Amino acid sequence: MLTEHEIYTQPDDFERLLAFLNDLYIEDFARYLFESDVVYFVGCGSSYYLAVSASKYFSRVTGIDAKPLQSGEVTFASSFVLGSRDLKRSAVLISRSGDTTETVQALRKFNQMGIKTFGITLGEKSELRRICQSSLVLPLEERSVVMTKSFSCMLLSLFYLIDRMAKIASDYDRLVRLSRKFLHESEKSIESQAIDGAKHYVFLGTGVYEGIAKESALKLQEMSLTFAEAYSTFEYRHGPKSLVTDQTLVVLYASDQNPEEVTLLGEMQRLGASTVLRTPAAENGQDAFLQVLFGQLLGLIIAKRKGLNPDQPRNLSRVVFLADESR
Ligand code: F1P
Repeated sequence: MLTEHEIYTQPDDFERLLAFLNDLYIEDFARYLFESDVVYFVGCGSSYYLAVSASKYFSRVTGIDAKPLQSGEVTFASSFVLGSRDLKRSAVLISRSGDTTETVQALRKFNQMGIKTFGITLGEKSELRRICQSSLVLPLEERSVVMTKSFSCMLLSLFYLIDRMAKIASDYDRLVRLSRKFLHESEKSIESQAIDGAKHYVFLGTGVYEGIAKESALKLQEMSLTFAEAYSTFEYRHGPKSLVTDQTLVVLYASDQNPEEVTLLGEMQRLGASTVLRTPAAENGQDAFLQVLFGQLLGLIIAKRKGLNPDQPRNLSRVVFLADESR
């Protein structure tokens, strides 16, 4: 199965990717991002959730304001406004294919507005690569419809670039070395706790982990047609928890030692939910690219239990092209 293979071979991809990134001449890489007053991180679907995590990490490391934006909002929302023209604004466009209509249209809009753009993609010959101010094309191929290694690898690459440009220490070598063990520990945890038997899944995360929670829920929806939701952790108390029953599984991607997160999980247990606490493998969010593997595996295992083939997800296409490109 193609998707399964691409999920399980991510540790090999991470090793190759890190070697590629270590060899990159980064010193003046998209310096304009680091000289901006505000940076927009833009994408669709999984690539938007990647934008959520990357924007939170960028702000945390640089102190510069960063906002995640859905390409569709930029492209189609007539009421869409960006920050004031007086601000130095730049944008990071994220797209596995580099040809998603809404993301390409958003890119064109930014270019017309004089907003400097940086693109990250796997699409060597994509529109994104062609019209972004500068771009990074990852030496990776992903053939599955749903995004798995493209998500983890583009996220790792963005975090790596942000650290290098901000000259902060990072331990991606250790995290990549950990990835095989992490993958198999996650698989064992899913199999042993029989957590694929719930009827309702909720993923929670704050900061960089909010995007991981959202991507995890999307993996279950796309791969296994499962009712799955995702929220910023502390939002869950404010209404959505009304859906908790003894058929609910709450997965919390914990950030650094935050006792309030564990308290919330206890509250959900008292409401009848089963819970899984995913502890961080790094104290500064740098492990986000690893944490998403749990959500990918859970989607895969549930799909297999349901006799579904994640290589042919219902209603989905690998790239969303919209007719009438002149939009
Ligand atoms: C984004 C995307 C994916 C989705 C599906 C269709 O594509 O919407 O998020 O899971 O694969 O494409 P891209 O802009 O990253 O190529």
